[in-house]
Order: sequence, then C-alpha cells, then structure tokens
Amino acid sequence: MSVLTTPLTAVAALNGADEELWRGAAEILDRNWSYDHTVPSRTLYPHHWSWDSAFNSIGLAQTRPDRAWRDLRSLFEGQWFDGRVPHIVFDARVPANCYFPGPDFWAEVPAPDRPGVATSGLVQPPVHALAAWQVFRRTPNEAAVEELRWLYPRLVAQQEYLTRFRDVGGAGLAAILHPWESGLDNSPGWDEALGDVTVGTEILRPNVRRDKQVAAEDHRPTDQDYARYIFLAASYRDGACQDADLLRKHPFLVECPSFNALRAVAELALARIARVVGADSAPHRARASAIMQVLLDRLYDPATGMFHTLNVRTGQLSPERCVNGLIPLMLPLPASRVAPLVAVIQSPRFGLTEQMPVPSFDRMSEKFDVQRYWRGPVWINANWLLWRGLRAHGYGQLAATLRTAMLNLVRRSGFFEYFRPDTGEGIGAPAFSWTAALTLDLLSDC
Ligand code: 2M8
Repeated sequence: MSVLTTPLTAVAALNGADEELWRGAAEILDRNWSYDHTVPSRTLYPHHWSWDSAFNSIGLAQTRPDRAWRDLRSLFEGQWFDGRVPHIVFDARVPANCYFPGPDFWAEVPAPDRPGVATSGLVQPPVHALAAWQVFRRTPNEAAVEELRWLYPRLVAQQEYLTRFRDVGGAGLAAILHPWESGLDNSPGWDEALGDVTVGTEILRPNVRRDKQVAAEDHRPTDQDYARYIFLAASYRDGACQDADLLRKHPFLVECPSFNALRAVAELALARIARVVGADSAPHRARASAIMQVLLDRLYDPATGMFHTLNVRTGQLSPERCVNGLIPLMLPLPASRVAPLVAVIQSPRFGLTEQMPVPSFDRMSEKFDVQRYWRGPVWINANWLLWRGLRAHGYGQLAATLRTAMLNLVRRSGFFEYFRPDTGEGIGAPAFSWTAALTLDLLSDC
C-alpha cells in the first residue's frame, strides 16, 4: 500500500496544514523503509539502528502497524545470546563503503555469542519496551498480542544484560562504555571522561569518515572526537566485546542519566506488557523503583536542579547541563525533584517557547554550539521524551507548548535530523525517520 492510500482515520480531526504534515511524515517513513526495517536516513545512516527502530515503530504504528512490528522484530533478530541488543544491525545488501565503522570493522570480533547477522557490539538506550507498548496500544488486536508474546522474553533479556554486565559502578546503574551507546554522541557531558582517552587523529585513515562526505563537516563531531570513538570501539571489539573487568581495561565508563531513566521506563512498560502476555508484572515495577532511587541518590545534583553524568572511573559528576539530565522527568519522581527540573526546562539555559523546543545543551555555557550535533541543536526525540514526562507529571499546559514548538519547527523547517536552536534551520540529514515518526505520534495526539 503506498503512503497516499494509507488510511487517515487516526487523523480525521486534522486541519488541512496538519494533514499535509501528516502525509509528508508518512511518505518519509515509506521512502526510508528497507525490506524489513526503517533506515534513519538514506544518505547518512543506511543500516538499522537500535533506538531509532523504537522511535520509528511508534510512528509506523500510525500508518503501518505491520511494519512497526516488523521493524522491532528484525532488530531483535540481531540480539546477541547474552541479551544485548546491538546498536546497529547491518544490512548485508548495503555496499561496505556506505557507513563507517561498518560490518567489516565489527566482523573482527572473535565472539561466539553472536547471532548469524552482522551487528555492532555496542548497545543504545533501551526504548524498545516503551515502543512495543505504544504500538500495541494503537492497535491492540490478537496479532499484536502475538507480537508482544514474541518480544517480551527478548525485552527482558535486554534489560538483564544491562543489569548483569553493565553495572560497573556496582550501585545499580548501567554504565555505557562508548558515547555512541548514549545516542547523544558528542554531548559535552562526556568531555571530561573522554579526556582520559588519549589518541591522535592519525588513527583515522584518510577519507574514512563517510559522514563528512554526506553531511556538513561543522554539523558533525570533530576528527578528535571521532578518533576517540574509533579507538574506544576498536578496543572493546578487540576484547571480544566482553564486559568482564571493564574498569581495569576500558578507559571510558560513565553512568548516563537518560540511558538509566529509559532503562527504568522500560521496566514500567514491561510491567504493562507482562499483564497482556500473562507474566508477573511486580518484579518489573520493583526494578523500575530501584533504578529510579539510585538515579536520585547518585546522579541528581540539588545545586543545579537536574541530573548529571557520572564518571565511573573518578566517581565525579560532570558539571555540564545536558538534555540527558532532564529526561529522568519521564519517571514518577517525587514532586521535590520534578519542580526544579521543570524550572530548568523553562529557564534561560534551556528556554522552551512555542517557537523553540528544548536544545540538547545549556544555552548559557561557553561550549554551546548551535550547529554541532548533540552540543546545542534541538532534537525531536529528546523533546518527545520530555513531552511525555511533562504530561505524566500533570504539566499539561507546558507539554502543550512543547508539542506546539516541535510541530512548528518541523512545519517551518522540514523533517531534519536536528535543528539550529537560534534560527530553527534544519541541519544534519534531511528526511530523517524519527523526526517524521514522532511527528505522526504528536499529530495523532490532537
Ligand atoms: C547518530 O549516531 C551514529 C552512531 O551510532 C553516528 O553518528 O554515526 C546519533 O544521533 C544516534 O543517536 C542515532 O541513533 C544514529 C542514527 O540515527 O546517529
């Protein structure tokens, strides 16, 4: 079925301009569909990314529920036997030079623990249980129950991997061992911890950075950061992607507030899914509460009113105020912690207005960069998570402002990967899948 014949029943209430926006978003998801999954972008990211798959399935639930389930399923077909869900499942049909580091880079892993599909060995934030629940809620029929039955044990294994193998700090939070695992790749929240990764840019072979050939160089991470990314990925790969003894072996280990908040959100979604598939939901709720408590005890700073990244190697909190420090708002936090977070969102540092959603980094910091990826630009997925958090805590008016701001931005600038937080200009990749997918979700919430 082509996008133009996609039923618009969910959007019967939309006005003409919004119907056009809906069609534009649905068309991008259609164009970015590739056999059994959605690519984030045809030019920049031609494979299957983990947390993108979750966001994209939430949009596909509006237009093509069959594809929403297929997208999640094909991602989990790449799940490793230890439970990790790889941050990229590579598509064998895509030529090797279309993304770096691609399947050749990861193929050197001498690990017996992998499925027969080429994947990276890293992970990304576990948004998939929330996504599965959202897709199910949209069309809760018998086929959807079957999909949940298939996914449930795999989602549980994903959580167990993070609990068993990534609690490097020993307090109950999962550590990430690469900035790519956060999804917020070059966020200033990692700068201090990355300072311990001393490697020169000569590690990058000439022209190896495919991203700079298809996107503007000053919108992407610097070569110095990229050299560190490649060094960290190669070092983990050369250790067969094993997690034993990470503290001794691996130079970058941090506890990210949004990664762990999303891990707790996943447990809350699993509690709901458990009820549908006839499993016990109580352990999921208990795990969500436990993670939330450690987040509060370990990563919250009353002086800034928000959460910060912890460097596991030094035990220090990063001083930077990044959007990942606001995302725990999605959890049922006590009111004494919610009010300061909401105040930060409205403060000049993040400055939410109807014309501009929340940037990825503190506007008042010297490091604030209006163009460079996760160091300032506005991202729709981060704002969509905040929108859900504001609604959950009863901030209906502010949530409505944020929804309007996101839709205004996309209407004005298009379905870009990210947006300048000063002018709203769309930058990074055009026709970006999760921007389109989450626009559909926002529009359906009218
Ligand atoms: C970006 O990350 C990839 C590496 O995973 C890259 O820069 O090459 C990030 O924005 C990440 O959050 C996202 O999942 C990925 C694909 O959209 O792109």
